[in-house]
Amino acid sequence: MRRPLRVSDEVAIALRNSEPIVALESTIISHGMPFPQNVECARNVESAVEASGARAATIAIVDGDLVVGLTPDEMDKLADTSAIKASRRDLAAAVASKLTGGTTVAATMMIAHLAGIRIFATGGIGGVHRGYENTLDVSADLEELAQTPVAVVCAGIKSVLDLPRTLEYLETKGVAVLGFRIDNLPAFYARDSGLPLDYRVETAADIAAMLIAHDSIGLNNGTLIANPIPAAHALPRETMDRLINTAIKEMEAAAITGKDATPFLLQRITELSAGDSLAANMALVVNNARLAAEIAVSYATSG
Ligand code: PSU
Ligand code: MN
Repeated sequence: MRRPLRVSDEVAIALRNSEPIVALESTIISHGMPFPQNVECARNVESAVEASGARAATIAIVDGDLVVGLTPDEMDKLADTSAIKASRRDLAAAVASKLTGGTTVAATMMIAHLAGIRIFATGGIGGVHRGYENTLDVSADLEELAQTPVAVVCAGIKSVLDLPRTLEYLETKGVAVLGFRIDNLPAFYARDSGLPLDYRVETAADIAAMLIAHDSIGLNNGTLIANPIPAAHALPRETMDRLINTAIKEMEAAAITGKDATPFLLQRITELSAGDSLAANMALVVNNARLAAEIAVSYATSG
């Protein structure tokens, strides 16, 4: 049976030669940012990876194919409003119906692993939602980190989520969270959530060494690398928390749930912050892409 996986020539060559590669997600394009900043950001992120010596592999579903390494035209196609948001549970339906969609962190991890890519950069991951005790809303991203050996570089977890419960969930699932030059979990727009992490790492080489140790033990789960937003782009925690609370109240009033929750909140936060959150988001994704590329370079040369 043919696997509906389509790897670009550039990525295929890099895979064959065991060269450094960084996977990138695409729900950030289809549902995380408005047009045209979404496409601009996706291009900047790829450039940042390539400038740091790794091959960029943006992953999405295009006409029912699981694509690893999007062309510029395919990237534009994802910015179209008809693109779906595809997490693990949506993949079979998307392939069967030949849909086009952005892949979440969960689906991107899965497809990266199918293709043989070990390192992945994004902005923020999904997690345990606030009010979890009533809704049971836990992102499939956490479950994927529990079962797929891909390292995810992110800027922490946005305070739209329940950060302490998200950390507890990761601990239960055996996912190590490494703080890059930071003692506490970063909070996406802000550098510090105040929640302590167990592991602080100082260099990309130290992170690569941990991934190689992970492989040598035969662990099958993911690793989360938390890279704080650059100080120049960080936004005040209190202001952002206020905005986020407003957005969550609006979401509850409009009875928005399930897969629509995260895109709604991201869009409202961009509007409520008059674009400040979008600029911060773009800066932190590029910063994560750079670190992921450095890790990939180190991993490829020491593996
Ligand atoms: N966080 C962001 N921007 C995003 C997302 C999360 O700051 O675009 C996207 C990611 O693709 C993530 C998904 O995997 O939202 C999580 O959605 P859900 O909570 O429905 O699992
Ligand atoms: Mn959810």
